[in-house]
Amino acid sequence: MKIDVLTLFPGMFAGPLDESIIKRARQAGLLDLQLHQLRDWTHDRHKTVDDRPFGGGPGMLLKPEPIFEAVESLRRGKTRVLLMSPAGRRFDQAIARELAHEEHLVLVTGHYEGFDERIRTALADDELSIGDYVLTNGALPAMVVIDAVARLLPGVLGDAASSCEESFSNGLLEYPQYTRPAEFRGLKVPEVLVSGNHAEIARWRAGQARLRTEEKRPDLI
Ligand code: JCQ
Repeated sequence: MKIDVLTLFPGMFAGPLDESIIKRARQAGLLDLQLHQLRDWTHDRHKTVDDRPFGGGPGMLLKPEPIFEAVESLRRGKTRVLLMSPAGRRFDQAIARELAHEEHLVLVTGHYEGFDERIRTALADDELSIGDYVLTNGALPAMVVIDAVARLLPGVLGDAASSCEESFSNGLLEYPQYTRPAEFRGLKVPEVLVSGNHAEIARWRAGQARLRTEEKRPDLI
């Protein structure tokens, strides 16, 4: 998959996407991630990307011209253009799975009070929010989307990790898990897990996953 990110802060992306699983995915050529400075598509001496809203009011808006030019130059055959903003559709695991099937994503990260509305209506395919809070800019949300999508690409995770045991793959939270020692500071591992009875263990785990989800995340049921 190719992901192009349009941002005013490409430096923010160094670090999180250069470590661990995402680093390996990039080295293996499974993920081609490119960062682009939005100011590179301006034409004036001051590299202006924002302007005041028509009709007045506080704050500045991202101007349409640099973002349209950037996206038009990055666009290829099948490209999905996504805006990151608190006004977007809430990003979740189902959207991550859907995006993992795309060939090419362009992530446009917002800033200031927002985007000129024409960026939404005439350029973007979708607008995504990672949650109901306001950040200084869309770099962190873009990194969250990239991480969640990249780990779903074929070959990115090892077999063990990808074998659908994790939270959300079955719509429930994970059952409690323990490793050695069997007793730690008087805290014992549940007897059933050391019993060796695998049918019993599977039943216990299914029950625990259900209980835990009802308790902590009833919205998932
Ligand atoms: C994304 N949850 C929060 C901040 C404006 C119009 O674009 C803007 C984008 C941002 C950055 O994104 C977020 C966000 N999901 O704050 C202001």
